[in-house]
Amino acid sequence: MTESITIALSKGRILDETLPLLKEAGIELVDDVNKSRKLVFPTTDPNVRVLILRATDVPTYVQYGGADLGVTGKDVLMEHGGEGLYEPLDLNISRCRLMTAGKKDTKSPEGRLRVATKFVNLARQYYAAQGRQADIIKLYGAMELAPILGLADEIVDIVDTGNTLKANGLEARELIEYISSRLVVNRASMKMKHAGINPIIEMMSAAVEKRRTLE
Ligand code: PRT
Ligand code: MG
Repeated sequence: MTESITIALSKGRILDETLPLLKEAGIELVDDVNKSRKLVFPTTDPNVRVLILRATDVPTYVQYGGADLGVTGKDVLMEHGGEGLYEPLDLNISRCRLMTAGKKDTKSPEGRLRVATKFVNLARQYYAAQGRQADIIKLYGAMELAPILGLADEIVDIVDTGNTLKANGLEARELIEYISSRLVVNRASMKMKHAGINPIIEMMSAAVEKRRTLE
């Protein structure tokens, strides 16, 4: 008996880089995701379906078994905490850095800091590990505004080229973590659906390796 497998993908920039990797693992979406309002997609493998979710919901779906496998950024995984998940594969896509940033040519103040971010858990852990007192302010977007408007001394955010920081009069301070997207697997599924899941992990891993050698 072949069991059906559900894969949760993050919409947005990660999706564009995930679909070619899945294709190399023999899994192709039947519809064009960008032209469809569907949330559940059949694939060329009759035993595999794909969910397209907000990146931040992917670890939650996989944790509770709503999906067996998922693809999401390491930043999102760290913020979630990773309970109930295996992380067998670094897909080496959507690479960026998680950093602290503040106003250009301004030092991080001594003593208690105010930090604006959407990564509240991650930020709390980071400043605690540095032995710094920090009040964390949760924002859902446009973090770059916070230091300029005096809402916060620093932000914790994703940096790629640094252009967004620069355009807003900010500069990066400390590197917290190098980020890339990861394949995650529900712990129970890993045991129960081993026969279906293992070949997917292996084929995706081969696709990632092939790209590494071409880099
Ligand atoms: O809308 P939402 O809050 O979900 O996020 P989003 O629209 O910023 O990004 P989305 O959903 O398409 O993808 C988010 C995931 O992609 C993250 O969790 C990371 O793992 C990964 N990723 C890779 C990035 C970037 N690169 C990136 N550059 N996510 C966000 N950015 C944003 C960043 O937030 C900042 O606004 O791009 C800006 C910085 O880019 P530079 O090049 O100007 O430095
Ligand atoms: Mg987005």
